[in-house]
Amino acid sequence: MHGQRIWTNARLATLTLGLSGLGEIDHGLIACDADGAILYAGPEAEAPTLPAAEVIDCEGRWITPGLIDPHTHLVYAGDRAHEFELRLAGASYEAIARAGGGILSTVTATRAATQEQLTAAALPRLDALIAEGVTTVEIKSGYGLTLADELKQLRAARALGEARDVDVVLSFLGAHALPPEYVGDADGYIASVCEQMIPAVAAEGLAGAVDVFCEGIGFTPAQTRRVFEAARGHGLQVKLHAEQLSNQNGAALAAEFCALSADHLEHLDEAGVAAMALAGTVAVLLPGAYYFVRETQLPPIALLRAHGVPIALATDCNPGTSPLTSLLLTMNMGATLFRLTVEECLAGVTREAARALGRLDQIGTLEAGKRCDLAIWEIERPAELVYRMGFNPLHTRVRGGR
Ligand code: DI6
Ligand code: FE
Repeated sequence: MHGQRIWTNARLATLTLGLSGLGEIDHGLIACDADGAILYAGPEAEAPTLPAAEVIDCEGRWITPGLIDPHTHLVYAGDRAHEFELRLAGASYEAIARAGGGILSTVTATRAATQEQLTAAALPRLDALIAEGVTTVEIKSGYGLTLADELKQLRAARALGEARDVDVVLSFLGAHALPPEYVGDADGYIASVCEQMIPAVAAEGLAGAVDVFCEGIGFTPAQTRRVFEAARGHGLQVKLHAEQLSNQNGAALAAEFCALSADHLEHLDEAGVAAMALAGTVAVLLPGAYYFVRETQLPPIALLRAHGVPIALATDCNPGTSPLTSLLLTMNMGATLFRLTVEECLAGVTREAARALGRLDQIGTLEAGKRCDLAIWEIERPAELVYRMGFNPLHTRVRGGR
């Protein structure tokens, strides 16, 4: 194997599991092979001799793993700025949803758009993430709510990964809201999710995981269970929008199915935390949504820590509750609003985000054998990435060694 590229004179935050803190290395070196995998990441003094095609002097800059956003609804048409104004005038998110606005207004716009239009509309949002060093992004469907429109949305998301040098991880969220065609027949819609949509999504390899909005204004735990059973029957993993607005015991249900993650979790109780810990289900916290809907119930951070539940952070980028396209600001909110530490925030958008996507074996830390996805920063200390608001110190983004 030939070392193809070497980054020298760098300070590394490897995020390696088991190392203390961020796995910091003062005089670090990263070497990557011709296939874009990390050959070595560690102290310069201990690096093996590598025949390198190219040596890059980092001049003391910091290198972290490329950032990972493990929960977004990036692909949609239209916007909801008018609803924001209604909420400023006193309407609640739930009241707007119950009046036919909310998710359904985005569904109408998304159905009217072509696949190409959806990809084009999402590109500026994706580019904003990429500009901050994001190398992997999860994208959900859930604004089509018919077989054809859900497939269109997932294909539009997949096309984003071809339009840009970024890894797109797809999740099917057909059970996001009840479409107008099924009002009064939620079970009928769930049947179509389970019997038509999931088989079609699986057949086309359009998603690796299935998600559900388990909530008073979404779907019940019993309906969620049916969707999870269908997912399992087709070899797809599961994850859940759980305990966002109320406690439905969704996280425990997700854990029962060995879910990759349970997300939001403001109303999670200790039984749910314990179930997640046992199953290894990651808590994906979404401080942007917490902030934007002016939630006051904090996720149970102390319990998550006490039970050893891994914590990831994501933008939840969506037009209704989190029109956020910055993982750096997400980290700041995680620290400011949730009192997460700098280490937790940085691990939350790298190692733990990778775990939440079931990809910790491939990405999320700087370790030999993983893909060489790097973010190189013009900073003096890693805390700056969490501390600042609205400032982007990215120097270079590297994906697969390039
Ligand atoms: N929870 C959320 O915060 C988003 N979806 C969900 O299940 C909101 C989506 C939207 O309002 O468009
Ligand atoms: Fe979400």
